[in-house]
Amino acid sequence: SYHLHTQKFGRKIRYQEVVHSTQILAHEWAREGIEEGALVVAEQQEAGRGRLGRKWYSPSHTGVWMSLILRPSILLTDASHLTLLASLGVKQGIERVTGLPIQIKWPNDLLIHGKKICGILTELRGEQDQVHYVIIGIGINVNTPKESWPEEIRRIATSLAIELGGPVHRASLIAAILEELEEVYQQYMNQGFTKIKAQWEKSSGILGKSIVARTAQGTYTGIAEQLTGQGALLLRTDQGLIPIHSADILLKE
Ligand code: BT5
Repeated sequence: SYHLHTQKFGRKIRYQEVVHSTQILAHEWAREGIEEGALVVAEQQEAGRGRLGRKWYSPSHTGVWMSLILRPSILLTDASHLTLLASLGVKQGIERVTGLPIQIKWPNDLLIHGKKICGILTELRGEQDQVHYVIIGIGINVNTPKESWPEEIRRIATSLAIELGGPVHRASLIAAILEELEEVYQQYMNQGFTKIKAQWEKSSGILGKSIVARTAQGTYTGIAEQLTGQGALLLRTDQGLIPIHSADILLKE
């Protein structure tokens, strides 16, 4: 048995067997005015999505595919804070339940031994310069067997069960993640980004490393130095320090 010790997160849940994407339902629910902390969970997604229209594999009953609705009163220019705090909270929740060491890859990936265990998708609606609502989409390969992925995903992905050699109770995992998420979120709303930034920098595992950042503006190679106050990644390159606001990151070594 398990218990959920949160005030708001996951207190309202919409659970569905099969969906296109939990993001779509969460957007609908948010537009209808549902309160902060409401959660959409599905056993299977037929059109799970990543960033930039990419596909997210979400086979039936093997993962945690969920979307959390937030209503922070922050500026649109600070919205990337939410992806970073979400990755921190999800990391802490997974570590608490499994004991596995999770590495955060900026901006939205969680890795175990270099392989992707979780992806986070932040989508938002704004009004003028203010955030109206945010949907945090969280996809975690929990009990997913290797065989359920095509070859190209097998090479880059792993699941908690593969790493542990046994299954993980998904409801307990969701409860732990919601608790950790609510705590970092409250910390962020009360005290701002500075503490989250420091925690993130301490635990990310990307800082100090040689990386390649593929952005819409071009490809940059350098050493990941730190986060900026807006959550961008500061890269030390031959041409000096460059802030990366959105990119796909490749760890060198
Ligand atoms: C992400 O995008 O990593 C964000 C994934 C968010 C998924 C959640 S599930 C609940 C909610 N509902 C949704 O529809 N989405 C959210 P991105 O960084 O663009 O990474 C996508 C890439 O990861 C793909 O192009 C594949 O290469 C790889 N990939 C796809 N499925 C994967 C999986 N299950 N595990 C690991 N890697 C995967």
